[in-house]
Amino acid sequence: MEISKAETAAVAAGQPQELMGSEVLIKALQAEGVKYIWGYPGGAVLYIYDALYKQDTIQHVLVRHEQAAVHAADGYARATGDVGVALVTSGPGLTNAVTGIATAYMDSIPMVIVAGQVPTAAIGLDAFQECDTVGITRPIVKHNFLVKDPKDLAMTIKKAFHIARSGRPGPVVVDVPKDVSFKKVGYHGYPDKVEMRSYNPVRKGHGGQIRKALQLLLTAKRPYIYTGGGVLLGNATNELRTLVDMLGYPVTNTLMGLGAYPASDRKFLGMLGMHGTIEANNAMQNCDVLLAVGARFDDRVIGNPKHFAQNERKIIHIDIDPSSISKRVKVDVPIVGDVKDVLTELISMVRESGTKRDAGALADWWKTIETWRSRDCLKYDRDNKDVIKPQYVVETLWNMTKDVEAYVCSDVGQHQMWAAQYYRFDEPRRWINSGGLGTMGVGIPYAMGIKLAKPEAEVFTITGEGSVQMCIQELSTCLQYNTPIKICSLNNRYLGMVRQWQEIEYSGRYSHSYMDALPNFVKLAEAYGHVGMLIERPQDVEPALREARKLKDRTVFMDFRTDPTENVFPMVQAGKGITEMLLGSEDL
Ligand SMILES: Cc1cc2nc3c(=O)[nH]c(=O)nc-3n(C[C@H](O)[C@H](O)[C@H](O)COP(=O)(O)OP(=O)(O)OC[C@H]3O[C@@H](n4cnc5c(N)ncnc54)[C@H](O)[C@@H]3O)c2cc1C
Ligand SMILES: Cc1ncc(C[n+]2csc(CCOP(=O)(O)OP(=O)(O)O)c2C)c(N)n1
Ligand SMILES: [Mg+2]
Repeated sequence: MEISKAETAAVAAGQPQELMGSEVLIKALQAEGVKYIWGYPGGAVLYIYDALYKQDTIQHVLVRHEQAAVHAADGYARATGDVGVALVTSGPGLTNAVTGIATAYMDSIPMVIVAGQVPTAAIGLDAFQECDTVGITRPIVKHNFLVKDPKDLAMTIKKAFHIARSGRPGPVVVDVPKDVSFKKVGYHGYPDKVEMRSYNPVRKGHGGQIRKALQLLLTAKRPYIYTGGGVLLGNATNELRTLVDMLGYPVTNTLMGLGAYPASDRKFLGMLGMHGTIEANNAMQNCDVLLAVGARFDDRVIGNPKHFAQNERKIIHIDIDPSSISKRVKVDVPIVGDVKDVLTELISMVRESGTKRDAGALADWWKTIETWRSRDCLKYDRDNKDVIKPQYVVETLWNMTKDVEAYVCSDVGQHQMWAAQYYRFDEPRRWINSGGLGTMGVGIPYAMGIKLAKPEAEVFTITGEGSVQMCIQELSTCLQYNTPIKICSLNNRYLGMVRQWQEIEYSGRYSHSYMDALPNFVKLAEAYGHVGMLIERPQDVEPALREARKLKDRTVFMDFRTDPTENVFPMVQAGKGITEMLLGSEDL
């Protein structure tokens, strides 16, 4: 059901085609270049599924739970930068998708979620499988639509994609009642323009503000560049690298920004925040000019705001969303605009500027930073021969895959932090995780979504035995659609991140954080048609990873039995300032 030349000609000649709403919807998705839809059928979307059946350009992936449909489409969007698309039925289909939608919303991921709805005449009558989709999703979407007339379908899809991918990206829900997908309508072709008077995101930054930023940056004595997910979302890694290289200033990334600047470069101080490095956090606290780029001063990054405000520094903040600026900290030079545009302008101003930087002050600043760095805060018991240290698994994986095209996803918990700390990302969009909502269960669906987009790449998920059970059913989808992924489960038999907080903040009262009666993951993987491996000794870690990687066409579940008592350090406790870090168990 591709748009043929004849059709285009007919439409150009002003002759509309008589199509069902569902067919218009699919044509609109095709016109948007959609290649994959992750979804799950049900009564309200059967006409849409029927239209999918009659075409062969979009591949539909039948997941096992709607939450995973949204996560997989979200993973695809994070890895490619394209809009991820999911399709769910009304009522429970939509409510199952809610966690996925909220996850994408918190991390500003471009997505379109099409949901079926009961027929328009039945809305509000407690019809079978009815729920107020627009109401339920309103606080967790960038925008949502209820389509009441099939005539509006094509333009609604056009708007949905435009809103999802422009400005600060985000998920858009399109609620389609069954009669709207069934009724016939004259199709005039997919609109080539979209106009929304009330929605015009600013791309170009204000020249005067950028000049002010330039002056501050060039006269700084202790400058620092703090970058986040916005650099990846705005595809501005090259511009960031150019600017940092020109200035020679230290740089850090948030959890969401890892890969925006190469971790292997000396100017990179590591991730900052609650589990950031000493050098990254101390530089944040002690700099005199801070350039924040596509980062939103999250509470996990600045710690106690009063402590953060104790030191004076000038803050320049580049963000496409004006509501992100001065939300949590006062900013001196706000620049609303797209990170790529603004950085490009800043780079050319730096090139043209005659202002000399204070070389002496900069050298002193770097010396101070190197003293912090020399404390090597990520050191751990590398040579332990008795028990597998979780950090060792991640570090070994990084050593083995740093030169290949590898994507690393994670779930949520301690393993996520170890992945962020010990896998050193040099490239953008290679690290895929849920930061804002912190959703356990994303690991397998994310990997599945990425593997479809990047079939030649190696795709790993670093997970925990708690998180992985939240979407474990998707192992079945991996088999059906031949998306061979490698699952590295750091199995500590605990909801480790919860256990860590209970140890440190709740005097060791381990309330319901121990997982008893875990399944035999090897047999479970085998039952789903995959390969399972149990790894219990440190010396088996590397051979297991090597063997798993050799099994290119198979999904492999590696159950690493790791040290159950290991904690993530450094750690900034709740209410503390970012330089008040615990560095190891000796600080407890
Ligand atoms: C267990 C756990 C522990 C965590 N610990 C840490 C930690 O130690 N350190 C840490 O950093 N995070 C941590 N997080 C993640 C944290 O909760 C936040 O998700 C994260 O800090 C936000 O990253 P960000 O500021 O880069 O914002 P993002 O959520 O990535 O937001 C991006 C910003 O960029 C803007 N933007 C988007 N597109 C553009 C564009 N084209 N141009 C300009 N601006 C744009 C957006 O408007 C937004 O303000 C943790 C999460 C979990 C689950
Ligand atoms: C859906 C969901 N429920 C609860 C939490 C709270 N939570 C955060 S980390 C964590 C423990 C995760 O355990 P596991 O997956 O085994 O990882 P570990 O911390 O042990 O590495 C929990 C329960 C969450 N983030 N998401
Ligand atoms: Mg665990």
